[in-house]
Amino acid sequence: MYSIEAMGGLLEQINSPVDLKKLPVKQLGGLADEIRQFILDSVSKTGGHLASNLGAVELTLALHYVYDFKRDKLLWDVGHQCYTHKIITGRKDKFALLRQAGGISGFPNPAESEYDCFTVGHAGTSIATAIGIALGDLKQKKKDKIVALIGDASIVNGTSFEALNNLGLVKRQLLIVLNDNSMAIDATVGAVAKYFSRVRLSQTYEDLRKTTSNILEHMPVIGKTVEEAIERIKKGIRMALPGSQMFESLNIPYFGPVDGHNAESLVQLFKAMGQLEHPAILHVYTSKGKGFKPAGSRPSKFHSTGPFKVNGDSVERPADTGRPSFTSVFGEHLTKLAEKNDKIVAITSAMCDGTGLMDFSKKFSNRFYDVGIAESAAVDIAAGLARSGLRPVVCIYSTFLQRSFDQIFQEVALQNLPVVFCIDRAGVVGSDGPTHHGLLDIGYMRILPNMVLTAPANEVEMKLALEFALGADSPVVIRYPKDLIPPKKFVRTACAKPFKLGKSVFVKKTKGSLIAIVSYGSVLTEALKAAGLLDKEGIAVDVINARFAAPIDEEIVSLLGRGKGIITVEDHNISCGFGSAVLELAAEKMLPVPSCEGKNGGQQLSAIRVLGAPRRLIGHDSRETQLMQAGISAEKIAETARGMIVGK
Ligand SMILES: Cc1ncc(C[n+]2csc(CCOP(=O)(O)OP(=O)(O)O)c2C)c(N)n1
Repeated sequence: MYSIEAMGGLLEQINSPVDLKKLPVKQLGGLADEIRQFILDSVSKTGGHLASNLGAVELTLALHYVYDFKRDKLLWDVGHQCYTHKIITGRKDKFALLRQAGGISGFPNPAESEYDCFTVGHAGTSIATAIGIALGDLKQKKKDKIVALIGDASIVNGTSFEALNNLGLVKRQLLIVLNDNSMAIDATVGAVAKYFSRVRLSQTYEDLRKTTSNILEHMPVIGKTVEEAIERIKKGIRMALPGSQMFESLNIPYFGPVDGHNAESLVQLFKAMGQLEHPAILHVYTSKGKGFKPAGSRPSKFHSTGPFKVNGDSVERPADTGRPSFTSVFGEHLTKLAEKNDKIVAITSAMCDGTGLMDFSKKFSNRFYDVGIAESAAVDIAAGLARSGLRPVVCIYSTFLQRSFDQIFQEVALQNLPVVFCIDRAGVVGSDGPTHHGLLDIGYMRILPNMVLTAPANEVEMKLALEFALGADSPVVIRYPKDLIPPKKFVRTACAKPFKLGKSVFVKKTKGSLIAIVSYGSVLTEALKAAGLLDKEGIAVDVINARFAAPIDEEIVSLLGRGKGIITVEDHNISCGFGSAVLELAAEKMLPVPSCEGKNGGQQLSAIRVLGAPRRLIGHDSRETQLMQAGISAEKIAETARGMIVGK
């Protein structure tokens, strides 16, 4: 990597795209080097998306050099590669707090800057939203330029293809820049990835250079049609396997592939392509992790990273706590169970490492399917696997599984197929922020027929829940957070009992208690802490680990009939989650509350309080702070209990 001192101090002069445009184009390469160093310095301190950002520097600079994205529109796909964009649009000084409280988000966010068009975080949205803007602008006779920047893994997403299928609606300029680094988080998979890789192998560096000059030579195409320009371009370049085939079969003018690290030629290309009065694709090759050896050689380890120390060409990461994550416990146990049961197969959507399936994928390569960023297809493939008699385990983050709601309903729940949904990153997720929180899955799962919902509270329960799910004859959801398993002092022997459908476990029974804290999932830890706080104040409470959100254990609501108050706790949106399910069951079974006069020394509570995340955005921060902010904490539980007693 470069040394910032040895550089020209160009970045210091850039506080807006207006400053950028003042630089001679020849200096963009030098500025790109400085920005890479800046990104590396920042991300090594704060953590963040590194490899994709190091690869997209020249592309971003050239786009801003040519267009004016205050007026023109730049649509990011996923948006994790937008750091250069943020740096040059007035947010350079905010990188010390990247993805942290009070700092900037790691994704585009219109609340931060007028240069950000949409809040994004999920893949496959850029082309469709660009089409919408283009159609709107056309109607309003706006002349702004529209650019969608999308990666080679995201363009194969179903939403992207549906959008490409509709690109013909657009009768004006709309440029799609395909940023091809032949990687998703891990290596890209699937037929389109193979096609892109064959095209890549057929191209020498000299071919890329020639293609660039050829495109420039035949553009702009004033007075000529795009088709004519493309024909002339094609004649001038050697294309052993034309990259254009796939897109041209959809009638989308295709240009490239070109070198995505040559800022000067990119500037010329963007100028020329901005003049096309027709949608077009520019295929650009970049290297993920460019300029930083550890990220370049192991891009998946630096896709999203925590803080680290750079030691020349290697890195030092902070020592771990010794406690495994829910994800790793899941991955290990699934692999173990799969050794004994050859019907177990695992499916993921471009998140092999993130969902803890790396070992499984190596050990059982013929029972592992990474289907790329295709969550809906993943679920339907799982439905097919289940129908054929296997035991599919679908491993997808809560936020991305939202994409598959219809498939979960129609092909799984309606057919009552035994698909296991292992929903990782359920709950608040920390620094990725609102686009990535998994706060809706209980809601969208518990309304489905046949669906069983469980949430393990700790390591033992993670294993037991998996064993239960793999033995069930219905679809089962297991949700768990982006977190380490709780320390041993919060693990109770009651949690070692095997899972029984719809049965909760008492983890703390206290004589004379007026309140039961009923927790769902890993928040049992907070429930136990709250019980400890209340104990000290002489307020006796029970603690119940619900284990299931569907079906709900009727025992829980029957407590109301015994004059007890209930506080439910979950790491999920309050309006449609576990607590809501308890309220619904209470309304059905217990209202009006049966008389319980005389119990608990004449006191009677028979009330329910529901604790969970509010229906508002929870900004990027540490997961711990987000839980506090959302009121999913021991303090909030204790405060609620006190209020119930006093309110009596
Ligand atoms: C719908 C959805 N599924 C999964 C993800 C997780 N994810 C974030 S970035 C990424 C890889 C994107 O690859 P690509 O589009 O090629 O961009 P690159 O990182 O290579 O620049 C994935 C799978 C997501 N953001 N959205």
